[in-house]
Amino acid sequence: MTTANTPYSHLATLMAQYSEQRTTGSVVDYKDYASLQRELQALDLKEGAQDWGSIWALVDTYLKYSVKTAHPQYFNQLWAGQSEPALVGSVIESLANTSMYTYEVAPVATLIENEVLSRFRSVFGFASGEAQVTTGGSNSNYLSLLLALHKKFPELKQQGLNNLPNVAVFVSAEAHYSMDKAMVMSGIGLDSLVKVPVDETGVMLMPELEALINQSILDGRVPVSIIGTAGTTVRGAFDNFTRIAEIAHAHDCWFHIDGAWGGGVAFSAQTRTLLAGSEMADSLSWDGHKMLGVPLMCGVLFVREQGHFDRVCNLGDTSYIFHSGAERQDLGPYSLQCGRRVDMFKMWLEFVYYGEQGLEARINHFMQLSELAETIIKDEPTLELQSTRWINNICFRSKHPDTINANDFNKTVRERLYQQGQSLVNIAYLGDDLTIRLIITNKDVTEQDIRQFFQNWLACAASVEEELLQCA
Ligand code: ABU
Repeated sequence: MTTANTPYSHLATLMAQYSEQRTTGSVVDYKDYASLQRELQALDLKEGAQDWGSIWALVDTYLKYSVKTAHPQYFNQLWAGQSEPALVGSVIESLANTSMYTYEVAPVATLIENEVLSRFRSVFGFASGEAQVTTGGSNSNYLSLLLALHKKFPELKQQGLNNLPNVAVFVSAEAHYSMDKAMVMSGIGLDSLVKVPVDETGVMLMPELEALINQSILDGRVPVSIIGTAGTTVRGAFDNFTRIAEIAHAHDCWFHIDGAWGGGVAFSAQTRTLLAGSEMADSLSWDGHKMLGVPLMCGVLFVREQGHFDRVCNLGDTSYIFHSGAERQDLGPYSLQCGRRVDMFKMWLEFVYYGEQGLEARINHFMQLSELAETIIKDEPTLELQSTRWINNICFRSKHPDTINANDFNKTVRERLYQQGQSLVNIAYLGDDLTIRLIITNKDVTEQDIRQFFQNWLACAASVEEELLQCA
């Protein structure tokens, strides 16, 4: 087989074509579940025939019906876009197919991971601490809870939960749902999770936090961890980290920050102040695949003091695998995983290509576009901003005639835009009110794209309103 007709040459062509197409046309060629199932069945795949025709037909269908997450009208998630250097890193990492546990099998990847994490520890104010790559924010939040529990109760490692007192963990009522999962996975249970009310901008209320801690102590619970959020999932709110640090210190509690989304503000001088006090946290989650836009996954957990990963993750008879004995040469003993992808390679290529200045400009670009979106909403009488804008989350909705249910109305507009392939933007709830959560985090999105989004939204809202009023 010559190079010209190997699957790899076809793959290279296809990648180039898809990279062009994914930013143009419709955001999605929408089909409902049953119709898409029929399309896949119609492919008539020859299983076991070792036939490249079947493979490419399947790949084409996969791409044809995938949502174009790099499209400039894709605002649905806390990640979007495509960055070429990082994409190259992601592909090459798969091509070399190594695993991040030993220096022996991953020599260059180990050096790169150590270098990238060391640079980022400084960016996030954890220069003398440690950092570990995770599978993403949920996993980082879970790992941080384990570190907190094991610090507080060293006997946990040997005895498990048997002799543990009742504990309490405190999070914002608007924290990410991974906190609930972490409680279940760690075995301390949902009853130990205390959700602290927030103010009208989404910030955890400090007097309520203190009152709930005191009540927990009266109820016989030991406070273990307070979790602040840097950039809540819906509003993008930032908690008061300086105050949380003081409260955590007073109660001998671990202080964790979920910065999976908003931690990205650390890369810009304009936005970094939102993280004031975060350097006093015991740990901080951050995802490079969110605001920095490298391909999924690229999660990191930073810890202020060294030794915590080793205490929780370095276990069992590993003599068959870890032979180096040198600190941070075999990276497996610091991780919850065994086999692990080289997620920092793509991050490194992105960092090398754009530099700190390029990344800073990217964050500033998101904030500028978000300001524009906010202005458009405020200037348009039929739209309303539903929460103070902190960063590049914008929560808004269309106003509505009294005879129409606001939640149903806005949901219908959003779904119609999706099914017509015009845009994809998410919904969430602020209390009982549905909100449209617009996330601007694709580095290639322009002012014109933002204006286009609102033009499409308003046109669709007008036609949905007309239909609903006719039915009413
Ligand atoms: N941690 C994943 C959040 C996903 C999203 O809200 O877009």
